[in-house]
Amino acid sequence: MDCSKGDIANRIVTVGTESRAEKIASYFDATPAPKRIKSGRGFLTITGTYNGVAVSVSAIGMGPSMMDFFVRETKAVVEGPIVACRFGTCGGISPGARVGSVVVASGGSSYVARNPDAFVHRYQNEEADTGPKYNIHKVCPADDKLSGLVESSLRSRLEGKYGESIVDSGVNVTAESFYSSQGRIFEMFEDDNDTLIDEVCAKFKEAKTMEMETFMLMHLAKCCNEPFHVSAAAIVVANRCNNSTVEADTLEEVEKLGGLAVLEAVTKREI
Ligand code: R1P
Ligand code: URA
Repeated sequence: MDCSKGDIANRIVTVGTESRAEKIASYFDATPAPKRIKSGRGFLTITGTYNGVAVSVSAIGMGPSMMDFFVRETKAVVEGPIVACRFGTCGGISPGARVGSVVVASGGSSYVARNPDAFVHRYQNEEADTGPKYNIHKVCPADDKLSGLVESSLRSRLEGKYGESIVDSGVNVTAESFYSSQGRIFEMFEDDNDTLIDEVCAKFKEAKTMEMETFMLMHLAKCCNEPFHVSAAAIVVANRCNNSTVEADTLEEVEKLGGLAVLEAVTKREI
């Protein structure tokens, strides 16, 4: 992340894209002037204040490895407790997770990872592992206080304009990849993933969203030896049950207003 001590606040909103980070940072106070650090490995960290409270927004790119860099390199330069919320996009994996809505991972996050040994027959002269093709891991919980603040802040910013169904909460499922571990079918590859989403939903009745970072944030926060309070919310950009996708202008508006709501929540969580 190319950050040193003093470059990252102990309250952080983490996002995937630089454009989402810039939208959120546009709400920062004009003074002190926000500081921007762009790393050669795709991280952008903007630090300033919101209503006088020190806060950062970090764009980290995609996937669990980038979240691992974010969590560990942030902790390396931030002293004391940390409050962090991811504000991402996701696929909806329950019929009710409608596109354009924002789902808070109040119920925590599971993790799905491909089991390469189940495909070993493709490159070794041996039988494939007969175990599951994909390992579906136990749910890691979110911080209840932060999840509650994120949900109420999203409701007050978005419900007036879009109605009550714009905000929901549930269990998130983080996949280690966008394609096979999210049940996307590619004829040109052996993936054996056509029942994966059904298996995930059968295991976790409250599973509503699927993306690529939240579990790693929650899991590493729980494994940190100092207080690290985290939660996540994600805009549903595609519903995997009915193949609907969000309109570009809705996404733009929900990113802006939802981003403001998450920023407010992160700056309000007691620390
Ligand atoms: C995939 O398109 C990416 O979008 C989601 C996934 O978690 C993954 O990173 O989140 P972001 O929009 O925050 O990147
Ligand atoms: N991000 C993901 O990881 N999956 C989706 O389906 C949409 C966004």
